[in-house]
Amino acid sequence: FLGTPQSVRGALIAVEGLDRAGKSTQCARLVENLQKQGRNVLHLRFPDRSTPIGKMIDSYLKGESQLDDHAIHLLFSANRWEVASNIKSAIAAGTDVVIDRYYYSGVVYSSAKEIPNLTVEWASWPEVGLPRCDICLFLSISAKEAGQRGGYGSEKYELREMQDRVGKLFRELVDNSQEDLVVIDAGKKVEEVERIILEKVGESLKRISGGTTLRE
Ligand code: T5A
Ligand code: NA
Repeated sequence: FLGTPQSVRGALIAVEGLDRAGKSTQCARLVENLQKQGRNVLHLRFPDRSTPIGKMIDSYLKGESQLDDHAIHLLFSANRWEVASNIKSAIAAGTDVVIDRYYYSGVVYSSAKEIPNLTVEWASWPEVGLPRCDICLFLSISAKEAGQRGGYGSEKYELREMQDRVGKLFRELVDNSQEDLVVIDAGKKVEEVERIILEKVGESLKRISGGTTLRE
């Protein structure tokens, strides 16, 4: 440990919430805001529809193919494991990683389907060992309000009853999680949500420069 001091690692930041909560809008703004502060940022999103596994997920979500509920769940998880080592090396190199949906969506959407034995516990296992977030910004909005934003599209889970169950499971996760999950009112104006996110992320970055380690 003599010689040059170890530089500070990057932060792992996830943005979560229901369909249409404004995740992609806010991720883009957060990435830009962190870059303006002179930080290196890697912007990821799940599902990553560009990989072979991602293409299977895309086809399933569009209703072009059928898959067993457990099988699609494992594909969503595998789609995260495909880039797990990239996430770790970016963070070790001091790059922040901003992720549009992560393992929280993975657990919540599959278990909201209410398939026998596809419980939250079952759904959580394949996610164990993925790099844990330093902070997860949960964009909170009712399924009704989210549905009014241009209306839902035609993808698999974009149905009111499904979204209501997803919302309920997300709230349970927030209440029971040991992780740093910050609930943000996503019904506010885009700029207001952006400001709150930047403030919360700033607090997390301070903790990291104080020496908080990345967990798995
Ligand atoms: N899924 C995902 C699983 O089942 N398991 C998994 O492991 C994962 C990772 C696709 C589906 O896959 C499921 C969840 C999903 O059902 P996706 O590709 O992330 O996931 O979904 P998308 O359809 O791309 O994204 P969303 O529909 O969820 O939209 P966003 O990103 O939340 O919202 P955004 O930013 O695109 O905004 C939506 C609209 O609202 C407006 C925007 O301009 C836009 O028109 N808007 C606002 N309007 C008013 N006020 C604000 N504050 C606004 N912010 C945005
Ligand atoms: Na999105």
